[in-house]
Amino acid sequence: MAGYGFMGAAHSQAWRVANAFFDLPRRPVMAAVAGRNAAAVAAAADKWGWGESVTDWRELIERDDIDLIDICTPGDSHVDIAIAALQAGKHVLCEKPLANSVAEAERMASAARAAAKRGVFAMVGFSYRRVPAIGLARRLVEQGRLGEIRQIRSVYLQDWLADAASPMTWRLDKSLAGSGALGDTGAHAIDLAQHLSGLDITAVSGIMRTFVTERPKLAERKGLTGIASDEIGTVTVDDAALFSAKFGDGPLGSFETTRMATGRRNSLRIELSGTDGALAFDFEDMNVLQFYDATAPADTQGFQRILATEPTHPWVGSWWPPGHGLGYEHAFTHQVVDLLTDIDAGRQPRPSFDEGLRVQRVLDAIERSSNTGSAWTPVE
Ligand code: SOE
Repeated sequence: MAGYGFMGAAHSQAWRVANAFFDLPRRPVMAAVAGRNAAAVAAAADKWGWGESVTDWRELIERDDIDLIDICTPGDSHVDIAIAALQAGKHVLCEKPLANSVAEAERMASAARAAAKRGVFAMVGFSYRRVPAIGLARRLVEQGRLGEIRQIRSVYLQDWLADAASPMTWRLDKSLAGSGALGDTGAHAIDLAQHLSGLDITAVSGIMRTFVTERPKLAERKGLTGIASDEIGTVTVDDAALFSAKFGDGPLGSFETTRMATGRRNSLRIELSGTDGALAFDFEDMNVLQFYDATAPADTQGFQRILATEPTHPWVGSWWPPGHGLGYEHAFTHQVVDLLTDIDAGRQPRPSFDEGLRVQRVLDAIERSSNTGSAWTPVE
């Protein structure tokens, strides 16, 4: 694994636990973790159970005993690590968004296509796809229970930057993160909308805003919140982004993503409205899927609150009895379970780098639209 911040912790937990709860065709061995700060990465390795730590990700690529590289670093290094790993014959799991630009994402997707021909696979970590309620939602859409989907609406709301005194982090630096709320959380909403509907966004009209343009620099890097110093840093990414979307001649979409939604900690909501039914999900109540069956008798119609904790629901059978809910980290475990299962079967894991590239093109079109007075902009 490269990187050991918030996502490093989530992925380490997944690699550790997957063996214990799922019957895997291949058993992951947590060989080594890479990070630039020797003491900090050694402490992370010790805490999470990695065999050793190194200070340069290139050391991981050179080793014969490493078959897969898990990329949990900020977006600016994804392209170099992923391409080097794939060319060295190592499978790759890469955090989202795939890259910091369409050009980088194109290079990564092209390397992934070439590697797949050799049985070496790449996957991008849109983890929310693997929340059981979302897996169930996808199944209901595939079964045609929504009929023709007419509208998709999604908001991804966080509030960790609502306080203007919250310090700078790499996530507020365009050269490291690519964009702000748009690529960080908006990318999840875009991926989920495309994944659940099975349709691609083809044009967007967007607006982006940075409400707080200067913030105190961190005295010490400690993840999302830390100790502020007297030095001031400039925010070079968006705090919020809103956009409308067309899915070809199909549904219309409306989206909002923000780090300024006071009181909303991590509310990823998505709703699909179809001719025969509708679905609604909110990550703040992540074990629940709301389903409305428009074909049911009129006198009993209404949104059903489905507790997605039955053994028949995706991934749930390997965990607890019905009603014993799952949490944020389980989606990461399901991600590595599916990745290893697909690698073993010689099958392309989803979402592929091509799907990551598709999201990157949507992000890019929103940014271009926002820079041109919200003009409708095709997704290239
Ligand atoms: C921060 O906004 C963040 O950690 C995202 O980067 C993750 O993708 C999301 O799952 C939670 O919020």
